[in-house]
Amino acid sequence: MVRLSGSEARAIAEAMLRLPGGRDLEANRAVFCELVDTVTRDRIDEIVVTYFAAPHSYTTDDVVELSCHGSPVVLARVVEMAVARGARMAAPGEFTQRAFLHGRLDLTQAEAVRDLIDAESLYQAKVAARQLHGELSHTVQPIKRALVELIACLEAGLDFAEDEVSEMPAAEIVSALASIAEPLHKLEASFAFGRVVHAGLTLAIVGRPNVGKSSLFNRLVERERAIVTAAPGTTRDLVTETVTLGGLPVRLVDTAGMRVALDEAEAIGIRKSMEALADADLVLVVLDSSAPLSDVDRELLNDVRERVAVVVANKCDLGEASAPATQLPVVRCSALNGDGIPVLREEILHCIRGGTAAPEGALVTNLRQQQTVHVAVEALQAANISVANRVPHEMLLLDLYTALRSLDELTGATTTDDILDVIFSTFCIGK
Ligand SMILES: Nc1nc2c(ncn2[C@@H]2O[C@H](COP(=O)(O)OP(=O)(O)O)[C@@H](O)[C@H]2O)c(=O)[nH]1
Ligand SMILES: [Mg+2]
Repeated sequence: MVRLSGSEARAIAEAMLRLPGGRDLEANRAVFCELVDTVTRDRIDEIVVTYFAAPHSYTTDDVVELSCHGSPVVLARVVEMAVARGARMAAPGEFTQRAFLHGRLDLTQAEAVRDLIDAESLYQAKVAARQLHGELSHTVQPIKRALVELIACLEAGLDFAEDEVSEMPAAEIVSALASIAEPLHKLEASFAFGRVVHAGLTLAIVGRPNVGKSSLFNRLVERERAIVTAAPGTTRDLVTETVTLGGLPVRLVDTAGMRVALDEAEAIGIRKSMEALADADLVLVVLDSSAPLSDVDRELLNDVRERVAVVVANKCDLGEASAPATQLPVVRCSALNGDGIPVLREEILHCIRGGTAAPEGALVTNLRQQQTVHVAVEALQAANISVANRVPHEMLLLDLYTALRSLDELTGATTTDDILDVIFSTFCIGK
């Protein structure tokens, strides 16, 4: 699809269209028509054109969308002809940026458009769609209103100090501050889960060589992705694959077996395994349950005892020679015949949910949003201390204005151009 937005969009498009019956484009109507070369007048495609008249369009400008069959040469020619008539190429995210600048979307909604496009799981899409609908902004609105009311009361106390208006009592200010801060705390806390929804999780599969890490990895990604051999030390590079578990993207990392390396490549592989283990949100420690526990096994179990981890007693089809002594959940399975794999999946899901329960209501899903909420929370805390210390209300108001400004930044009511540039540059072109 080629999408044009702006006051000239319609004229530029019509020059390359042959509409049925020589008619004009009609707002909110899709028409089937011929696409003609503006120079040769040859027909080069048959397309569907949709025209959205300002202000009822995505950008609030006139928008024309040309849906072609998809030949890259035809699409390139359409763009070329449009540019020849005065159009210019859109910057990444520029359509959404215009929608934002014209007040059609706020900033959290614009970010939701990007998240929706980038969604790798339906659950991510659902969360983004909720934010696109304004869930986060709607949650912030009443908080902002309460803050503005408090500011107004304090300002009135200052302005009319000589008149009848009395200063707001400290207890009342404290209770107003608490009711404003409480939902903000909740929002800030939602980032623990929002971050995971947005960025997914990493799960590292670690263990001694030959315990069946790659076999297990293949089981979890449901295809033969990593090489499996009977020879120890086969996997040297990290092999990664993303799967969806509980609606969240989980990046599985198969690693080189932990042992004293036999050559340089293996040594590098083992170092990378250590890094993957350190970086992972979740760890699967794989043991060969048919063999006695080795020192490496014990060391690994000790290393991850404070982590979110699951111990996999693999090769259970060969009988059980070792039962690991650990506080971590242990799942017996066989990567060879598939026994216990569904239980393992459940256990991984349990870890994901346990560490990061989905909170009720709006989610803060990126660092920018989290930081604006955090600044507001801190400013409210400072205001609380000021009240306790009987600091003059002029000073107290400074903190409240800081909080208000930060909430305005969250929704983009006040945001500097450079921040906007950063946000919209993460979009793809045409969105
Ligand atoms: N009997 C049995 N053999 C397994 C099992 N899982 C893996 N293996 C075998 O153990 C060997 C090493 O497996 P691999 O996945 O490459 O182990 P890695 O070195 O930890 O990645 C291969 O011959 C596998 O077929 C299992 O559950 N039972
Ligand atoms: Mg391997």
